Amino acid sequence: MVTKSIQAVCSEVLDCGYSIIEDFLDKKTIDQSQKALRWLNLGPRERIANIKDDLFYNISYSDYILEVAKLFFDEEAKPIQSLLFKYPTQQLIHQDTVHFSTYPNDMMLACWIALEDVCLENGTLEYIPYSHLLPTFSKYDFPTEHRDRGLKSKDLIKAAYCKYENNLQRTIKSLNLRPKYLSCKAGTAFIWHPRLWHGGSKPRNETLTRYSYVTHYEAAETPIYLKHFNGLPLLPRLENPKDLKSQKQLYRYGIFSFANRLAKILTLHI
Ligand SMILES: O=C(O)CCC(=O)C(=O)O
Repeated sequence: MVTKSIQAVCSEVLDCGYSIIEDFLDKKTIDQSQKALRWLNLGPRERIANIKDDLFYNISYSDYILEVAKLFFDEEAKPIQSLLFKYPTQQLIHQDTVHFSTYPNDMMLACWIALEDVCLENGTLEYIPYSHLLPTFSKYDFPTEHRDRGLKSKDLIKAAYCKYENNLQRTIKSLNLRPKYLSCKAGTAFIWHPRLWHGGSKPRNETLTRYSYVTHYEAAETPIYLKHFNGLPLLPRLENPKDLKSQKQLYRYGIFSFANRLAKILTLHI
C-alpha cells in the first residue's frame, strides 16, 4: 500500500526532480503483468507502445498518479503514451523535454514502474538528482545547433538526436554530475520531472530481463506543443496528443478554443 501523500510526491518532484513510491503496485497486478510479459515476444531494446490491455490501462489511469499529475500541472492530466519493456532500455541520459516539449513548459510528467526486481545486474533507471534545475536542453532553449532546421530524413533526425545525447554525456563529465541508479523491488514507481536528466543504465548481464512500464502524462487543457527535430524552424508544430485509451484528441482546435488557450498562455507569461 502506498503511504506517501500526493502532496509529498509532488513536492519531491519539484524539489529534487523525482519521487520514488514503494509498493505502488499490489502483488496481484505485479504477478499478472509478469505473466503477460513472459509471453510477449519482445527483444532487447524493443518495446510495445500504447498496449491495449486493461491490466496496463489500470496502471496508467491510477487515480494516485493522475492526482499527482493534476497537482503538478494545476489542471487535469491525461495519460497520452505508454511504453512496455521486457529488457533494459539502455537509453542514454536525456530530458523528456526533448521528446515532449510543451509551451508553457513542464506540462508533461512521466511515471516508470518496475514490473520485476531491478538492480545493476538487469539495468536500472539512472538519473541525476536536481538536474531539472539546470537549463533545459530542449530545442527552443538550447543553442542553435540543436534547433530544428527543417530536418527531413530519418537519418538526419537520428544524427541530431545522437548529437544531443553526446552533448549531455559531455556535460555530465565536464560538470562532474553523479547519476544515481535505482535498484528497487517490483511494484516501485518512479515519477520524474520533465527536465530531469535520466536514462536506463547498461545492465551488467545483458541476457537478463528487466520488465518495466512507463506512462507519459500531459496537461489536458493548456499546452501548445512544440516538437523537436522536425517541422519548420520558426513555426512551433502544434500537436494534439490523444488520450491513451480512448484515442480522442485532448484539445479541440476550433478558433475559439485555440484563442482561449493562447490567451491563457499569454496571461501566464505577462
Ligand atoms: O526505462 C528506462 O530504462 C529508461 C526510461 C526512459 O528514459 C524514458 O522513458 O524516458
